[in-house]
Formats: sequence, C-alpha cells, structure tokens
Amino acid sequence: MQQRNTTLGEFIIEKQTEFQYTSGELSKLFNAIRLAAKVVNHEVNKAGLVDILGAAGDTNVQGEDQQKLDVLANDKFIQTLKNREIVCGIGSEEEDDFIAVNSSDEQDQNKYIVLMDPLDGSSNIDVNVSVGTIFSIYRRITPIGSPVQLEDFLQPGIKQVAAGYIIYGTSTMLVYTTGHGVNGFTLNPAIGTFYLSHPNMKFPETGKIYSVNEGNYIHFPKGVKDYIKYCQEEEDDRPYTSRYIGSLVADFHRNMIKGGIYLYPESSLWPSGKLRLLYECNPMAFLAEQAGAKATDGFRRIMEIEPTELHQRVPFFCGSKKMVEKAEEFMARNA
Ligand code: P6P
Repeated sequence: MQQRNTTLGEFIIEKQTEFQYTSGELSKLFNAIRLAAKVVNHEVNKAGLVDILGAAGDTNVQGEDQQKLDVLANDKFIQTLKNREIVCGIGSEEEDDFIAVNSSDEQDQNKYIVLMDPLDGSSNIDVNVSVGTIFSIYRRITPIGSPVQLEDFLQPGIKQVAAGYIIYGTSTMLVYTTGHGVNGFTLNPAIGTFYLSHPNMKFPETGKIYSVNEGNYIHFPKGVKDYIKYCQEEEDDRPYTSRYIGSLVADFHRNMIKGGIYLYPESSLWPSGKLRLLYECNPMAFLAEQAGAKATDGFRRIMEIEPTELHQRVPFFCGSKKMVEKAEEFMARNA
C-alpha cells in the first residue's frame, strides 16, 4: 500500500522504472511542470486581489479573449519547460505556431515535446470557478539534434508518453499518467509540496452525471439530443443529474471520482466540436483509458485519430465506459 505521505518527487523516483525511457528524464519533465503549477496556482489564487483579471486585450488563435492569467500561465509553463533542457518543442493553445526550443548545449539531446492548454476554462477566472492546466507529452520522431518539426506534434494520442492536468480548485491537484495508471497529488500550499492523495484513480464503470452545455441543445445532432433525453427519462437508474462547470478539467475530475460522462459534441455552432484534439482531448483520453474509462468522438477512439493540424478540433465524449457506450449507440442509430 503506497504510503499516503509520499511526495510527487519521491513517487516519480519510485516509478522511474515504469517510464519507458532513460532514468531521470521523467523527473526533469515533471519538475518543470510541478514548478510552473505552483507559480500558476499562486497567481490563480490571488487573481481576485490584483489587477490581473480581465482580458489582456489580445485574442488567441481561437479568437477567444486572452485573460491575463492565460498569458501568465502560458509564459510560466514555457519558461520552466525551456529552462529544464529536456524539451525540444512546445505547442500551446495560446500560441499560433509551435515553439522550437533550442538547447544551450550544442549536443542537443532534448527528446520530448509538450502540448498544453496552460489555463483551460479561463472564462471562469473572473467568477472564481475552478480552472486547469492540461499537458500532453510525446517523444520527438524527427532526428534528435535537428530542428523540431510539425510532425513531432501531429502524433496520434496512442503515442503519448505521459499526460495530465493540474486543477486549481478548492485544493490544487496534479493528476497524471505515464501509461501505468492514474495518480493524483494534492498540493500543500504551506510548504509547496504535492503529496500522493489519490493513488490508482479509477473511473466508476457507470454513473449518474451527464455533463454537457444544454444551451446548445437545438444545435446538436439528433443522436446527441436523443441521448440527452435518455438521461432525463424516468426509468431504471434515471433521470441522471446534469452538472456542467464549463471547465473541462473540473468536469472530468468530478466524473472520474463520482462516475459520469462529459460531452462536447459537434453542432451547427461547432461543426468539428469545440475542444482541441492535441492538448485537451488526447491527454484527457489517455487519463480516461488509464482509469478504465472511454474517450471517443462519438464514433472513433480519440487516441487513434491521426492529427492534421496543431489546433484541430474534434467532438469529445468521455467518461464512464458504459455511459460513453450508450451515447455511442444513439450516435450510431442516427449516423
Ligand atoms: P462552452 C473552456 O473554454 C473549454 O475549452 C472547456 O474547458 C469547457 O468544458 C468548454 O470549453 C466550455 O465551452 O461552449 O460550453 O462554454
């Protein structure tokens, strides 16, 4: 039984052998993420106190207003990842193109690329609702030492070597997988240390919570409308409870603990869905599958989709296995 006072650093060292590449590389990667998470957590928690709220005036590649914390979180993660001499490239929701990270060491051995949504759900910042950081880690496929290429980023989700999120909520947690299960660490802000609080996290096989923006109902395809009506019928274990926070990390985290399904389907508003494949859907799908759950676009396994562009959007159905399979049944009937 894992000691409950295990720190993230100790856990990574203990589990280093599970990480399929050379020793110390996972630790370097997670040290960067851990440091940036603490800095962003500090800023998120004091956001209401200083003039850091409100749009930074710019808009990101999605055409969304960039909240100042978006910009700060993006800069902090990029800065710490660059400083750790382990990453050769970074893709971010906040950056139009990928960032090539040139090593100060002429024998550039940096093997990993990181894709991230530095502050997901940022529209919730001003109303003090949980937000999160999502990250996805791949090993580069172009020659080590050469300039990183777009193809290093356009790898299917099954090639991820690690993925996770930080949720800045009532407590701050870092939840990640390297392909050997999902483990959750809670930050003790008094000493700035993450402790193993949720070992071996598993999605309940089914649940009674469905999470979708029902304000888009009229724009949904018939399969989604039929599934929502199914959730609302009085039969068997239904009606289910509707819970939608508007922050993917928060909705996912709740569903993983309590059981449930999150949907961001295609619609006439979002013909390819709204969520981004590379730095939202793939990392959450990796975590979901590692926790015994499922993640599809309503028809196909998310992690088998071959990416074609950095900010590609896909429909997203993710959560308790039996609930996703039921939703897929309705999608198939109306395909
Ligand atoms: P809507 C946040 O912008 C996000 O990417 C997810 O975190 C969240 O679940 C979703 O979009 C909310 O989108 O259109 O329902 O406001």
